Amino acid sequence: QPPPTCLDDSVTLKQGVMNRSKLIEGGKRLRKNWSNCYLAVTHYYLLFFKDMKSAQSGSKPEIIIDLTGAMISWSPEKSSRKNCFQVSTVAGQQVLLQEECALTCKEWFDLIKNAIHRLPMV
Ligand code: I3S
Repeated sequence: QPPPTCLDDSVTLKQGVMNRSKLIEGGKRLRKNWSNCYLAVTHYYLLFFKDMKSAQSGSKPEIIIDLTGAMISWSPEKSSRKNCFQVSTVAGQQVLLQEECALTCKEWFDLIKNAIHRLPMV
């Protein structure tokens, strides 16, 4: 399944605003830097857009996370912020996601976890 080039509502399981910090990219550990982003979850990918407007106007995602073989875990030790979880990919990307509302955050977590678990193991 090739990564989507833009937001496609017909394959999107959930979309909305989340706080994100990239931890590792291209094998390099990054300085932690939280930013607000617009996240869309599909069966295969997480797509990160700058904001809702850019997502809905057909812009390319800023970051694409391949869920095949990915790992997800709550990671309270990785931040002083509450409700943080981490997604790590086979390719070695690592992102932290966070949302103030515990219930909303758990909805995202469960949805992404279930998407990962439906995909083949690698
Ligand atoms: O894990 P850390 O180092 O406590 O993360 C905090 C810092 O990265 C900080 O930036 P600088 O120290 O590079 O200026 C960020 O602004 C904070 O948001 C990071 O901590 P939290 O606990 O918010 O994830």
